[in-house]
Amino acid sequence: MTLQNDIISLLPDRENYIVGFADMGDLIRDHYPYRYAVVIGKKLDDAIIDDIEEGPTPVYYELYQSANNELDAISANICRLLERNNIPCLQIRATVQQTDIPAGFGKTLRMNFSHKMAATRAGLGWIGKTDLLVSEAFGPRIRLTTVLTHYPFEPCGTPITESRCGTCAICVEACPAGAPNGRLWNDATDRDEFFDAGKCRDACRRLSQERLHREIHLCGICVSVCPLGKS
Ligand code: B12
Repeated sequence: MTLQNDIISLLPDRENYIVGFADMGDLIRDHYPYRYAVVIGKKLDDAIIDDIEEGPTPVYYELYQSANNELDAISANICRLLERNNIPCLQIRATVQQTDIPAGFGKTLRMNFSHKMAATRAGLGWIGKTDLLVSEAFGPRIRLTTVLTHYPFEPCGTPITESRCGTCAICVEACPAGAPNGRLWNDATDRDEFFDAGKCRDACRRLSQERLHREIHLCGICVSVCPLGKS
């Protein structure tokens, strides 16, 4: 566990961050020559998330940027630690990198790597009705980054394979895009069976234009209304 402990010690604190170690098996083999993942989640500020009632606010945009920067610095530090130990690894940043965007992304809205998949395999949470990772620790109020590697970490949690949202439909009713259809996720359910990502993207774009005057895709209403993680 020493290397795992060294990785954990790179987190700024244990109150606002979660870390998981996942065995991805064959799940990412088509795109990455790695089997293991370290996934980090940073808790987002409650006051800022609570304030997202009608859509993204300027402070939410600032939080989005600062959380991405902090997470990217942490995953870069984890890579440096692994590389010092001669362990090959790959940083998957919190934000989309232009160079990583696969062909057809504009239509599919699917990257080659899903932070949320690494998180469910690490036992950190499940996928909610609006396709968010709902973490045990902070609900959906987190952003994620991941490091992929060959190093056979000992999994710290048991993979979570189905939703624990039950009959709650608060995010379904609050979604301004009408993107979710209310169906519960399990690990054999494709996103498109319960969530229309195109509708979500269009609403995120519109709300960001109207409220932030920026060409980005922020919303956050589903993150804000989830009763899990609300203090
Ligand atoms: C493309 C993208 C979008 C697109 C499409 C969203 C979508 N749901 O697919 C658009 C622009 C619409 C979008 C919007 C937003 N996004 Co976005 N987005 C991404 C991105 C870059 C890729 C997601 C992707 O490839 N999706 C494809 C589908 C198929 O995969 P998926 O979404 O991960 O979900 C499936 C898998 O996880 C799978 N799965 C999970 N576990 C397992 C286990 C097994 C064994 C199997 C087989 C499958 C499986 O189940 C899910 C359903 O099929 C990720 C970052 C990343 N690289 O992961 C961020 C990410 C998903 N976005 C995020 C956020 C916060 C948002 C927004 C709230 C914007 C904002 N900040 O205000 C909105 C709302 C999103 C929502 N409700 O889903 C966060 C989510 C954090 C969380 N708590 O879940 C991420 C992880 C970014 C981050 N670094 O934290 N986003």
